[in-house]
Amino acid sequence: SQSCPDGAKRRVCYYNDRLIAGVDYGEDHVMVPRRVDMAHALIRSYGLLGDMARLRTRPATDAEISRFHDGRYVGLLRNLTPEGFGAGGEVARRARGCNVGAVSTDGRSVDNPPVAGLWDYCQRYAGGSLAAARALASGEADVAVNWSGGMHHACRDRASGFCYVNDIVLAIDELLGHFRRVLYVDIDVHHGDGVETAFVESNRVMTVSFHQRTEGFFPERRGLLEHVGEGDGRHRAVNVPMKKGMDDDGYRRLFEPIMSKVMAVFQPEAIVMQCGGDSLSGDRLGHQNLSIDGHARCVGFMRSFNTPLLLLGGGGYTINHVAACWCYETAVAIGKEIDDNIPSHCYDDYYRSQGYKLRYPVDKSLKNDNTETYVTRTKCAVLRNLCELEA
Ligand code: V1P
Ligand code: CA
Ligand code: ZN
Repeated sequence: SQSCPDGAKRRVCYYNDRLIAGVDYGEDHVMVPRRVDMAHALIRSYGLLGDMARLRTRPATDAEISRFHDGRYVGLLRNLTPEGFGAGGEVARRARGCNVGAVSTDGRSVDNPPVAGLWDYCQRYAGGSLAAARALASGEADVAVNWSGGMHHACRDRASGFCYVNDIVLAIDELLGHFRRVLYVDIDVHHGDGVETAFVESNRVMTVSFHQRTEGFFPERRGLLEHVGEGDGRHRAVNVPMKKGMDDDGYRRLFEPIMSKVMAVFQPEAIVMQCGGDSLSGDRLGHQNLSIDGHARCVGFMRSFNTPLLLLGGGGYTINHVAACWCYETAVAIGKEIDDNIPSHCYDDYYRSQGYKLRYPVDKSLKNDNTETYVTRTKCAVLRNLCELEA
């Protein structure tokens, strides 16, 4: 890899599994696993594969997944097929009890459908995150990447927000076997509730989520400023709620001072970053207005601390935007500048609307509800909470 702006090189390892691209949440669903294959095709066409070691690994085992998830829930996911679910009866009833196939309150969308090949899918994305964690733990890599991971809503015994198995919790648990303190940073537009809950009482894991917190936005009632962790984990859960229309400038004015303070007070030995692309401008679910540069600047900022770094995917529902973003962030991880013109490759057509450029323009007409006063007050409130850890 090339030299980085901070003068240091990074050894990057990268996970990709083509079979994940074929997973189908359903025609009307917003989660499109093909976006990971689109990112991979861009990464390949930019020649970035030559700058990284490939992680070739096996799917996560039932035992590995059961380190966090409930045995009965694992049993249900393992045996669930669309046919078995469709036949109704006991299987469908149990699945709905775990929030799989349950019709949401709007009566139309099913957030967590019983997709074909569900268990294989979960094992593959979780296997990638575990292998990435192991590559950091062994010292083989400085940065490890799995864009198919980052499923931050999954709970111990139920699915939530398109997430069935929480690969992030599994990866953090793996890192805790080798590092004293692990920091989790989540820039997906949604609150990282599954990860926060799993470690809410831990003094060895700090979770930080930046997210949209507006009336009715998923997941409701989570991620408020005053949610700071419990028991031994008090002040080790950090929440940065934002209103609609957040732009690069406001995001940076929150992200950099908060993360600098987090690094100073918590002094993690490893960092896990969920890079959900639904905080980008023009997302189908999120209402923020970040450019690819603004999003990737957060990745570059965390990388600059020179602490073992695990990069994961997450949300991202305008698939050309998210694929471009994750390709760009792979280049940031390596420390290589890449051209804005997208090389000709198999998914070319998807980038026509952005003029075949990696960077697309943000929405200049979108109102930013995050006033300067709001940003300053939020930043100060978070920094005040973090000061409690200094004593
Ligand atoms: O708001 C909900 C339902 C209503 N409540 C009872 C739950 N679901 C959201 C879920 C968003 C999940 C985001 C996942 C991630 O953080 C990580 C991968 O990005 C939801 C929304 C929405 N507008 O918030 N589901 C859907 N839209 C949906 C749309 C089409 C088809 C299926 C689901
Ligand atoms: Ca978040
Ligand atoms: Zn999201």
